[in-house]
Amino acid sequence: MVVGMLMMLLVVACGDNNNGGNELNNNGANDVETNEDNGAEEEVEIDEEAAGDAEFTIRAGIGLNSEHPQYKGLEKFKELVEEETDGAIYVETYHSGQLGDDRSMMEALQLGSQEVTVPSTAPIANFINEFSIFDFPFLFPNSEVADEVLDGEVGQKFLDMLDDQNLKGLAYWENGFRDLTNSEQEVASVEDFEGLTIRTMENDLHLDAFRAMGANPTPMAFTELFTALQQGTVDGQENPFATIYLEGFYEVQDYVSDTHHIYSPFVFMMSKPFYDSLPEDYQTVVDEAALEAGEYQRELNREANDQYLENLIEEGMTFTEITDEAREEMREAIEPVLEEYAQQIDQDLVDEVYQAIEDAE
Ligand code: KDG
Repeated sequence: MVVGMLMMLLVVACGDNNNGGNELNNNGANDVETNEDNGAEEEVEIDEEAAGDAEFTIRAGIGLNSEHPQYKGLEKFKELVEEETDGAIYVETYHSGQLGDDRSMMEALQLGSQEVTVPSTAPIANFINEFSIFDFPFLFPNSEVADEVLDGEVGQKFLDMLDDQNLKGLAYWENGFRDLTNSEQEVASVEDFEGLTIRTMENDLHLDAFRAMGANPTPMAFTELFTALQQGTVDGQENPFATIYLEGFYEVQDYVSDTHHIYSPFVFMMSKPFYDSLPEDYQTVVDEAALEAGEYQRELNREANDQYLENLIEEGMTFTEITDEAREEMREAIEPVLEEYAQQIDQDLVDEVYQAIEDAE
């Protein structure tokens, strides 16, 4: 189905479209390259008919499906931007990895062949090492503290780092606290991780943290995950309840534990060449819309993550509640990994994040 959809969507880049009248359609980038190796085969052609008289078109893609609050957030962004610019900016939204995975979409943004994506912070660390700090297990005690830190000075400092990568970070949205599922056994304590093959996001810290707990982690793009679970290539995975439910992982996984081991932020980002090509008033529109849609997305996401554990149990999954003591043992097992990463990344920056969290508590 995905291949079919891609074939329908992807065609050779055409010479003329409506992105600011730029002849080569690439928002500033002349020599269009495709993200062939990474999920999408050719640049996605803008739907000229739907775009109508729009001066600019934003192709916005995510990995999760159209039921997920992440996509509802993207639809809100579209609504706000089109309304505020009277249709001068047209937004095309894509879900379920139709435009590729997190990494390939970020690369497409760098090249200017896609305008928006909203990846988790974990894959961003492959472009900017410092972003791993947000994926330190058990870093944020709750989402309110996360909001305060991410929406404050510290969060902005990280968004600014994206500039050097030809990316423009506009806002933090929320993926949420990650929980473990697997098809082998109940996981109640750190000992139960022993030998479990767990898919993680493509991020070294995630891999080392799971190894420290005794698991056997395998990095993989989200677009390949359902099939890997179904075929038993991996025993388990970790994602917030909303994703586990809305992506139907309960069909191929039997056990769920509320490990809440990592708070995963999303970063709403834009291709910098495209952002820079927008007139200032339109830049303000997209800045504000990314934030407003983010507030809406966070609200929906929190409702979803609160609700969907119940649905997973109804669907027949065995739920194991993690005690504070068991969570503390997990944290202790991972502690040496965190110390190593803090030194390797930038101890002062890590301390600044710790301090901001303490101040927000
Ligand atoms: O759209 C975001 C997804 O592509 C991805 O970041 C979801 O948490 C995720 C995962 O496990 O890959």
